[in-house]
Amino acid sequence: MLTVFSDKHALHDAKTELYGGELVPPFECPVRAEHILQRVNEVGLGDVITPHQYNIDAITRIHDPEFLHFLETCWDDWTASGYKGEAIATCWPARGMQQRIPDHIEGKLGYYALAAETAISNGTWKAARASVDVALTAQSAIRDGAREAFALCRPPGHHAAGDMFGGYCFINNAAVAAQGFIDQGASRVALLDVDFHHGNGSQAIFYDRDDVMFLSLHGDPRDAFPHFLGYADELGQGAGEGFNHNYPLGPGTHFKTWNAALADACHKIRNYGPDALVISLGVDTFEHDPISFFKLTSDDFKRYGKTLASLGLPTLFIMEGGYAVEEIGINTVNVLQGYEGS
Ligand code: 6XA
Ligand code: ZN
Repeated sequence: MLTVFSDKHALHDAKTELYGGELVPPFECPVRAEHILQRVNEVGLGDVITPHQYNIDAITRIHDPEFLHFLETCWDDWTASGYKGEAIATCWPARGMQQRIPDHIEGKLGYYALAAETAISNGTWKAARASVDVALTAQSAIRDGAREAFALCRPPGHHAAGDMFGGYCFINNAAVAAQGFIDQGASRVALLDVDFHHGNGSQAIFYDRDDVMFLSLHGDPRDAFPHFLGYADELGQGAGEGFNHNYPLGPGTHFKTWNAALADACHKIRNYGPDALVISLGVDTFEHDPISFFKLTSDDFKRYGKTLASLGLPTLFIMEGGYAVEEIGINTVNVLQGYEGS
């Protein structure tokens, strides 16, 4: 299987995450990608290539240009305001308040942020741009005939909506890639999110559309981030009604229960008959993940990789979360090897 990787991911190297009332080193850190790449090479998964550079048009198919401009200029505006730390949102247009974009960077941050854990720092924008280039390059490989490809994206993307960042995500790599398939002639694309967290950004982007079906297995939002989306009764709206499927699962969920949800999702994908499958691949479902509560073992990742292959579709894997950094390479590549039947 082809892997696409950019060492520019390392440009996003924030020093702080707001976690449990403390500023801690971010769980989403550069060594994650290095460990995955190391494992890809160790097992000889296949060629590893660097991405092409795409222009902004493929990204504005999904994201608001003003939001992208904010991401690009945020760090300079933040430092110009005299702040000493990294750019973290501290105020929001909450219930009953104006949904207007303020001039000051503190207000802009609050307007565009969906959560406060994610710091923007020098290099964040360049890394996020390279990450979506990785996704688009892997997507192009499939357009050009590859049956599957692995986009080793970092930073991840599935929480990013058309005009919101947060949950360690800035640009929604999976959504931009799914849109790429549609723009190149696909009638239908299935986007299956197996990260521990609900892909609220991907859901919001495609919620009123029937050409991209979104399905997500995740920690129940009553107990897990992002807390305010991901319930089972969110089924899509307008033309998109019936094309959004959530599988919220509770604390302590083991593979048997998780896998039953996956089987149901696969059944829906088969009935939908998509031209391509995009997988938002997070391995924070792992039993030893430090911020999640599912109980999948390293072997389980191999097992469900095989299930994904049984769909028989051109498949694009997009890297999302996973914070047990010692095992992240093994768990991620186990999915890919399970898919390949090795
Ligand atoms: C914030 C947790 C962010 C989780 C990000 C993630 N307390 N998303 O892994 O998939
Ligand atoms: Zn996650």
